[in-house]
This record gives sequence, structure tokens and C-alpha cells, in this order.
Amino acid sequence: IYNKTMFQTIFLSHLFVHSQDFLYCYDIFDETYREKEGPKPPLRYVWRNIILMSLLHLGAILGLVLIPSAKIQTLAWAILCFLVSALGITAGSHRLWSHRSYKATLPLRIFLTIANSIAFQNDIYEWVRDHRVHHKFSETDADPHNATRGFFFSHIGWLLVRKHPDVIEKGQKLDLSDVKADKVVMFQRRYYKPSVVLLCFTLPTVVPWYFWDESIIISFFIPTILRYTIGLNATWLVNSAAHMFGNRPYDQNINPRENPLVSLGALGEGFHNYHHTFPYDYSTSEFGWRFNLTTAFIDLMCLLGLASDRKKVSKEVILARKMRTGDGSHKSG
Ligand code: ST9
Ligand code: ZN
Ligand code: ZN
Repeated sequence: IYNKTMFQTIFLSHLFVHSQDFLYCYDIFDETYREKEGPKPPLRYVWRNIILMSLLHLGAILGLVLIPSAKIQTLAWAILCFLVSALGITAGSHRLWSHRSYKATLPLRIFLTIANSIAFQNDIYEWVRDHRVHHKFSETDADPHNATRGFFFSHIGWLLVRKHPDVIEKGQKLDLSDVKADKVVMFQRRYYKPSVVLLCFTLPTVVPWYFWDESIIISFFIPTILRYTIGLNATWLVNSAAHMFGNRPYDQNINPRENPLVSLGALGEGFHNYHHTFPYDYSTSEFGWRFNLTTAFIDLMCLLGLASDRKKVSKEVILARKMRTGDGSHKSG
């Protein structure tokens, strides 16, 4: 049905609508980059991280064991902490600051920054820098969590070794002027360590202990350690599982995939074939609120006047792209 001219018309109008994104070009794949020839640099382990991550995961197992002894309020609090921290990543460092897929007012940016420190996934500036090189140089040496190096590396291994020099070399050429200009982001970067001690570790522990007399051990190991570890793994699954398992209805030439299970845990971030194809779409998916709490949250914020300018790819452009490069898995849709 779609001949070449029709496709070009639709695609060009799409380019025009989103011309701003193409001026930035910070999340569009760079086809010109070539990995350096010759042997890869040897792995340099960071033992401090290996030890701390192992201890964290052991602590999370203890948290799991303690669940039957916890008060119901404590479990509800842990879920709340998980959801708020997750929004700090999904609606915050991901969709707002990395991709600029919508605009947020100062009060919302302050909330998302607090939520982001609860999540403790590096400060927003560093997260955005690593995430923009991930999109621009996806699955090459310049991608911090290059999924062609296997499930373990893209999941957690990349945080346990020194970065490939190309990540830093390419990352230094990125345009980060927009995040540098955001005073809330720069404030978080300056006070990042104390903010994490207070918001990721102290606050989630103290609330159950102070307000409903939960034991301090349970307060520490469930809403803090277990909740933090689940948040990290849900995020890392986007880099590992959603780069390996699932359909590719939008672009079968790239590895990122549609993975509804990952979306469920990561509040809508598992529709990764769509997201790498249209990184500036605020919903990171074609299907609105389906498995996508983050989209519902951003829509609510718009309703309350705290957010605006959501960027959305039109149905026509999506369909044309599916016909051109998709794997046919959405044929009935
Ligand atoms: C964590 C982050 O877990 C997770 C991010 C995941 C991303 C997910 C993406 C998917 C999207 C969807 C979201 C789903 C969300 C779902 C939520 C559901 C709950 N460009 O890094 P260093 C330079 S963090 C340019 O030390 P090493 C720079 O000058 C977990 N330059 O490199 C830098 O200095 P500075 C907690 C760059 O020595 C200097 O190099 N955190 C770049 O190789 C040194 O940088 C940890 O565990 C760049 N890209 O060490 C800490 N990178 O920063 C883990 C670096 O001062 N990190 N430079 O400007 C580390 O310890 C280290 O980074 C390292 C590498 C050992 C991994
Ligand atoms: Zn990805
Ligand atoms: Zn992204």
C-alpha cells in the first residue's frame, strides 16, 4: 500500500515536526562510528564495586527472607519507595533529561530529582551522559553497556570494570549543554553523595521504624536494601533482556526488542525496539498506558499543569516505519 513517495512524504513531514530533535541529535544512532581495529583492551576489574554489589545482593536475599516477618505497612512503604524511585529514573533521568521528550516545570523537576536520588543510579548528569552514548553508539565499543558483550556484561558487568576508552572519548563529544543549564540537575550533582545517604538509605529505613515501630533490621533490609536491589535489576533488564529477547516490529536491523515483562517491572521501559527507533517519543511505546505507568504519570502531570510539550510519533509514521523496517510481528495491528 505504501509506495516510496508516500513513505518519503510522511517521513519528511515527520522530520520537519521533530526538527528540533535532529538539531540536537544526541540520541540518534551514529552510523559513521567504526570500532578501532586490533585486540580489545583487557578488562580492568573494580574490586570495590564487585564487593559492594555482592554484599548488596546478599542483603537483598536477607530482605526476601524477612518478608513474612514484616508489617503490612512496611511492605506498602517499600512498594511506594520503589515506585517513586523508579519514576525518578523513567520519567526523570530517562524520558525528561536524556531524551527531552517532554517539558517539566520547576516543582516537577525538584520532585523527580529527589526521586532520582532515592533510586541511586549515579547522578542525573552522569546517567544522561552514559545514556546518550548508549543510544548514539548502541552495541559498539562506545556503548557503556554494549549488549554484544553478553547478558552479564550489559546487565551488571559494565558497572564492575573500567569503561572502554571509546565510551569516554565519544561521551566527551556529546552535547550536554541542556543538562548543564538545569540548576536542579547541577545542584543534585554537587550534593549527590549526601543526597543518596539521606534519600536512598536513611529515609526509607527510618520511616517504618519511627512511625509504626517496625524493627530497624526489617526497615533496613526490605524498604531500603531489597527495594534498591530490585530497582537496579529492573533497570538493568532493559539493557540486558530487552536487548536480547522479544520481537522487533519497528526495526529488525537493530537488537533492542519489545519485552512486555521488562516493561511491567520497569514501568513501561521494556518497549525497547520502539524506543531505539523513536527515542524522542515521551511514551517510549506505541500503546499509551499499557504496561506503562510512567506514561500515565507524565499524562497526569500534564493534566495538573506541571508538564507540557509531550513529543509523540504519529500513527502514520509508525505504520510506515513498521512496513519499511519491521519484522512483521505486529501485522494484525
Ligand atoms: C546504575 C546505573 O545502576 C544504571 C543505568 C542504566 C541505564 C538504563 C538505560 C535503560 C533506559 C530505561 C530506563 C529504565 C528504568 C527502569 C526503572 C525501574 C525501577 N562520557 O565512570 P568513571 C569520564 S548505577 C564522557 O569513573 P571508569 C569523565 O571525565 C548503580 N566522559 O569511569 C569521568 O569523570 P566525571 C550505582 C565520561 O574509571 C571519568 O571519565 N552506582 C563518560 O572507567 C571517570 O568516569 C555504581 O555502582 C561518558 N559516558 O569507571 C557506580 N564516562 O564523572 C558505578 C566517564 O567526574 N560506576 N567519563 O566527569 C563506577 O564505579 C564507574 O563508573 C565504573 C567505570 C567503575 C563503572
Ligand atoms: Zn537500549
Ligand atoms: Zn533511552
